[in-house]
Amino acid sequence: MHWETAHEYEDIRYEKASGIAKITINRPEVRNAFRPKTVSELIDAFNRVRDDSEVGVVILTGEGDLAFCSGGDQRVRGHGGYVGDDEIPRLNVLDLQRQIRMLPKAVIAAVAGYAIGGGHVLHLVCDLTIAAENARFGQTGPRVGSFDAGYGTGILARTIGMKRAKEIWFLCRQYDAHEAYDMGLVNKVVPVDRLQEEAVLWAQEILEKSPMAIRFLKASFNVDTDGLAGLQQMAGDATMMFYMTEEAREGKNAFLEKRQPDFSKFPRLP
Ligand code: S0N
Repeated sequence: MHWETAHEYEDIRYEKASGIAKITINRPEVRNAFRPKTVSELIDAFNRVRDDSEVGVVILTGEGDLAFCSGGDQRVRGHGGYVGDDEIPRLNVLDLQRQIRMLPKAVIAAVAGYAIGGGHVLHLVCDLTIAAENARFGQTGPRVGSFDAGYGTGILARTIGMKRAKEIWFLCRQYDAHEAYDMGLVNKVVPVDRLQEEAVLWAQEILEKSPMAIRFLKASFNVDTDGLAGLQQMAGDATMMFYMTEEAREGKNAFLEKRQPDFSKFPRLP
């Protein structure tokens, strides 16, 4: 696979190849911890993915074999959030979590090394996770004075069950790739040197499928958890499809032609 840089960033890499976008958190010196700028760049890259009709699947990964992501950069954690160059504290990773879930394309996390804290939540909100043999998963919040009680707890409980989710948050243990697989936290475990290749294979299999079907299925998996926001996403998809029909076009054309619409020929199916 020949990856081409699709946009230049400081904290991440954004590459594309054959319908797949690869977004890499590139701060290996801090185990790919994110600062506000990292998250802003991730949000920008995911926006580009959304608007790019060539891209059908995203692989989210971390630079190097030691970490996928170690969560928020503790060196810049201030009062009320993580502080960037603008001196404003923020938790903008929450916006990123929602963006990944709302993206109408599949997102695969490729995890080597640590997926810890906010980094663990990031893999969790991805649709699928491929883990390297050396992957280690866990939450640290109650040990380092933080918690993510939104998707961090809710999606975890929905993914692996309430008891295991509480264990992970209350005890702050780490779990290896096979334990994660047994819990249903990851989809497959592969040797470290096969991780990226395996993620690409999964992406290619998804790319062979109907984009519209994948889009609706992804929305449907989130719709109850996300409440009205989830319904809005799915309803928006339905509207998009409706716009593509002759029936919807008749309404628009009638308005533009200043006449009454004639919907009589469109069937009321059972
Ligand atoms: C990842 C760990 C387990 C790796 O251990 P290892 O391999 O022994 O390496 P280290 O020597 O510990 O680390 C290497 C260098 O990397 C630095 N570093 C690692 N992680 C971070 C980090 N998160 N922030 C800043 N620096 C980090 C080390 O300091 C070391 O640097 P040098 O070489 O200079 O000494 C291990 O490193 C570890 O446990 N890391 C911390 C994990 C952690 O607690 N993460 C934060 C958890 N919290 C969040 O992620 C919050 C997320 C968030 O934004 C949020 C969202 C919603 C609601 C609330 C919050 C919230 O703020 O809580």
